[in-house]
Amino acid sequence: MSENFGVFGTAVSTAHPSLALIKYWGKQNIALNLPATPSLAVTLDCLTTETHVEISRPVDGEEVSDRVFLDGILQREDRFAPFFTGFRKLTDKMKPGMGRFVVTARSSSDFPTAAGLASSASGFAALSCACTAAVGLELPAEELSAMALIGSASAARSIYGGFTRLDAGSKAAVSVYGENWWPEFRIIVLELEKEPKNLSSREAMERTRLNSPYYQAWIDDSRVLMERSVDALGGRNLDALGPLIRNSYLRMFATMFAADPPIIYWKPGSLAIIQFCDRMRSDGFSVWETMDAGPQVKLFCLQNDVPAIRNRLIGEFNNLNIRICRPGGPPSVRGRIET
Ligand code: 2P0
Repeated sequence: MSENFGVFGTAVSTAHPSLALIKYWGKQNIALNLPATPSLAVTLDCLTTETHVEISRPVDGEEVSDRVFLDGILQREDRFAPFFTGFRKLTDKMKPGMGRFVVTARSSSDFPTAAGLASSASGFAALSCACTAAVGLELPAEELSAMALIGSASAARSIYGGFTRLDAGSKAAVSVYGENWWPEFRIIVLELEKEPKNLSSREAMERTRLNSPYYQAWIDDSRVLMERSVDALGGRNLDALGPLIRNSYLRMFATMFAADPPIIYWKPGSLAIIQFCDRMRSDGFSVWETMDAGPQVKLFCLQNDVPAIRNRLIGEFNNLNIRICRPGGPPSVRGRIET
């Protein structure tokens, strides 16, 4: 790798993960990374990924490749190649004189990566914002969302603050309500383990699609859950929304459990939290859990119930990292063109 690159531009972006209330699981089109199910999500203010991007011009004839470092570790090129191909296509169209360039990105998060806390959502959202800013492009949110989706479908949702939806087969997410829509809405993120998962969501989704006998039922049902959830969210009605949230994650896992070989992201601690929530509801609290592709559990509740839920969690569980989140804002970005 040459040291003679001229720096064209740099940018830094921060973005938050997008936590699904109604889950995306399965792809309608693998090449374009289009989701098979609709998803409804909230952006989390309490978890952040920061990504620095440098765009350089290689010297003539030099063979170069884009590089992404996560917490200082160089990532596999093939995971990022479709994203960078999409970014180059866009740059060629919007900045025809730009010529050849290479991207170096350095990213880190204040929460564990690849452990079921949606680090790919915040990661590709921040990467999309930083890459476009570093070449001097200002894109509407929907185009940024389409770019982020090439990297990771959930990242399409992280381009917006507040509540977002990504429809089945859609190339971009849209905003449903901004981050101030439901001021009392809280998300309690419970981190049970830090280790990365041993099966990526991408592989797990594909296995589910190919050999879970419940896959089609999952797809059909998620459309129904989605429309009901949008209505409940519109009415800021957690008692109506909660059971739909629960149906979505449990039906997603039921479909995974039925794959061959089965996919099981749960740990004993995950089930203990699920049962804890059930007891809390019996005691009159509106608290609803969800899980993603990892052992962590996240709870949805209202602000007034947070102290009681937190105290009970601390009383019943050891070694639980508890974060209280609100609906977060869209990514921030700052860019500078050098030449
Ligand atoms: C979601 N998850 O809706 C669902 C629920 C995990 C469970 O989106 O293949 O990293 O990069 O598009 O977005 C995790 O999958 O998958 C995910 P790709 P992604 O949040």
